Amino acid sequence: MLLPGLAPSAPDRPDALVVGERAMSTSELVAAADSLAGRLTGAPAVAVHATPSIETVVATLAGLAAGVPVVPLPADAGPLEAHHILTDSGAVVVLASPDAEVSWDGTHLPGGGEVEIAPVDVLALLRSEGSAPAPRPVDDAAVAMILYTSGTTGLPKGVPIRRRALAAGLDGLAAAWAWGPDDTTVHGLPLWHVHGLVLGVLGPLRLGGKVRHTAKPTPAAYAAAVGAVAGGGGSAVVFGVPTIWSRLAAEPAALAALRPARLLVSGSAALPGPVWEAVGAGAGQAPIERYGMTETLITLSARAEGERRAGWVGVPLDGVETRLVDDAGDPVDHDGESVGTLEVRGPTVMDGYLHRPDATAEVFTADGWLRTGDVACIDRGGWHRVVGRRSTDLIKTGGYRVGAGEVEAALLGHPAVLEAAVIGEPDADLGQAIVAYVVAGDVSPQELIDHVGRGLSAHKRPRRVELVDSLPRNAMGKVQKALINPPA
Ligand code: MLC
Ligand code: AMP
Repeated sequence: MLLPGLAPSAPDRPDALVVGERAMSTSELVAAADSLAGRLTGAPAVAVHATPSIETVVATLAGLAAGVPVVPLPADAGPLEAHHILTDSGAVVVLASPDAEVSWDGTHLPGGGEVEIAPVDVLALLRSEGSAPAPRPVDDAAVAMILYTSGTTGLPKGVPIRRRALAAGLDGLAAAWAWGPDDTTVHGLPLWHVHGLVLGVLGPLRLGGKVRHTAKPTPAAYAAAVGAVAGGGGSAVVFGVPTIWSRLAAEPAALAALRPARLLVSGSAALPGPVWEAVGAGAGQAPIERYGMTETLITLSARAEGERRAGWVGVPLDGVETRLVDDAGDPVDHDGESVGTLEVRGPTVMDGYLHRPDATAEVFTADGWLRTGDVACIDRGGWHRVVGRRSTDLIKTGGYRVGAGEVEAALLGHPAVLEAAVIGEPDADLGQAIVAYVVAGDVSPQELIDHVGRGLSAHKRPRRVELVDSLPRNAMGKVQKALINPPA
């Protein structure tokens, strides 16, 4: 069973889920989700317009109860991104909050398809409880969700995640963090990625714990949420991406309010050493780090009861194996210094991308290991340190993974743009900031930033657009990004 925390035998908690100001009990969550699930059974896939709301959680649980693959759609996705995800996944309905604002519609999708945008009315679902047939058990090999993630080029790829992979990943983390029914998981992360949705919502609901989502991930909201959990005698486990920890570190009063938390966890991007130090000093404990990716779920983590080391992401979770290889595919010494490409294998790793055998073949080795694309070292004790990515065309900004190629294609879709090169520039707040170098006719940088935001999503907008006369190219005509932004 994927979510034993929602089983009839599980305790009914009045505040199992809190998002912003709204709360639902365990029994309400189950009743609303089951009622909606009855209408989804048999659909090939169902998309969820993933705003930070109780509706997003109810819709996701309904898809899972119906055994229909859930496709979280970024809340701010523009038409280019939304249409691609809907068409590629084959979703026939988008479940959305009644007050949701979308910048696209479900009709006239490329290929002639149509999807219905269906409002999720939680109160009406609770009133109609029992009118739909009870969901039947779903095979643990079934696909639970399809998460979309960016590659270096092209549109995002769908990653189908089986129920048993989710279960294995969450149980691995439960063991690593002593994470369980007594914990309330606190965060304000987007609900369409592994971090916010899988770990931040399905994790606690699998383990019988509670979720408190802050709606916005501001330092003040984190401080208030931890205060509310601690004030009620609860144990808070707090999740953040490095940008959130860095913003907390800049607000000592908010950081100090995290002192009652049981555990602080950072992931999705590298946590800078000074931020780790500052959080440790201000919140009374340093965050533990864990590492993963959409294709593999979380594979490495420091242990709650063990050592915490700045810049190191710990050791494999139960059942996960890792190896380090050089460019020739030969093993790299685990001496804590030699770097290689990290490859992983285990029960949480995907089988392959949706409809993309070419990309799947590229990411797996002949002997079945997944090439993460991350460059790492491993020490004698098995601890891993992620030092960077092989490709500079995969940008991590605020913990979001953004493909340079996707942003370049969106820029080239503007009639004034002739050439575009997108890079991730080091940024103290975001880790990397998206910067575009563009050869264009008569257009302002701001218009190009807005153009990307309208087509894709807010976090894929360049923070800066530099209009240039030409881009440096090699003899083959390929843009030399290293020459645009020479390393300092
Ligand atoms: C942003 N803004 C811009 C802009 N970019 N305005 C103009 N031009 C641009 N290029 C606007 C925003 O819309 C916002 O406006 C305001 O500027 C502040 O933006 P920001 O500084 O980006 O802050 P914010 O939007 O709050 O984003 C920071 C963040 C966010 C950390 C909260 O990046 C975030 O939620 N990251 C989490 C990503 C994540 O969950 N990744 C997990 C992937 S799974 P306004 O008006 O709205 O204030 C994974 C696996 C694993 O990686 O290991 O976990
Ligand atoms: P995503 O597909 O959005 O899940 O992004 C996965 C990528 O995020 C990984 O390949 C890493 O590059 C990066 N990442 C995740 N966690 C960490 C971490 N703790 N430290 C460094 N990088 C990380």
